[in-house]
Amino acid sequence: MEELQIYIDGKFYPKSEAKISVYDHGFLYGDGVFEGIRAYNGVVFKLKEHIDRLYRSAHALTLQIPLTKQEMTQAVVETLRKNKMKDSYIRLVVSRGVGDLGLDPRKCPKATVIIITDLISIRAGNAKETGVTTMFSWVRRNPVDATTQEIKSLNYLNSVMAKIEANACGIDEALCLDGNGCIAEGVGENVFIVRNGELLTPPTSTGALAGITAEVVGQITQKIGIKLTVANLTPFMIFTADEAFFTGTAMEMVPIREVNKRQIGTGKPGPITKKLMAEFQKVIEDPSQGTKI
Ligand code: PXG
Repeated sequence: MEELQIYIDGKFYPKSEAKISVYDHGFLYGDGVFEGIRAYNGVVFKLKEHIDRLYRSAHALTLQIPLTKQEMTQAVVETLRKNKMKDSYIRLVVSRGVGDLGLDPRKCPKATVIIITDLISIRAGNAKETGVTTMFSWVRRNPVDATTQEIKSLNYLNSVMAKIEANACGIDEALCLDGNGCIAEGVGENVFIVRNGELLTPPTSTGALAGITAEVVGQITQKIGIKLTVANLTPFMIFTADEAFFTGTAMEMVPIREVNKRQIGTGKPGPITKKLMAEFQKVIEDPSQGTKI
């Protein structure tokens, strides 16, 4: 099998030779931004939305991306074509680039752009059918006036620490609370609950990422006439929810069956979650929802 080709700053390198400098501030300081994107059957799902978010994240960090949005879109498509991939998990990374050993970003003249078009390893095998177990980790989501998760930066220690806690406890996924003790999101997913036939999800103003999958779920609820409210959600509200689920590019939609050992609803994927998952499947199979490779 031919080796996967990786895009770095306009050139392609085989995976085993795709390397960046140890002086890159993405590596030294987590100074950079990224996107995780999926391609389904020759269409990059919501590529425009992901690229727009990448540039917004970069703007918040005053990180100058050395490509226009159009050039970036082209580079993603080209990398997929080069690897003859129709289905892929795409990792787009823009780091501050090579500098010196001080953290001052002014020492990095040019950002590094990396595009990896690989396959996704599903975290929990049959999670879509059985649902996942979750727990609130002691690691709070970063406040909005710190390394907020609203910026999709390379600084993911907050999520990594929460995940370590769940791993140590033998739980599939961690849930993260905001500074006020309300639910923010998962480590790389947004959260929804179902109560009395209606959906509720936390606001991003407490430091969660504005998820593109969550946005799609919002559009589906409008289409099929399910009420969706953005509200602060307490731990009690998810413990006593009828249903709950995660959304994210990597996970897509996954039911939550347990939170800190409390069973959610019947402990099985509920009717509204199942309906939304079926509708979500239709959306990802719709070629008009993305950019053709
Ligand atoms: N919140 C955070 C903090 C994220 O990083 C989401 C929500 C969901 O957003 P989208 O746009 O994908 O619906 C993310 C997405 C993983 C993984 O391994 C997931 C993400 C990033 C890195 C790894 O599942 N992010």
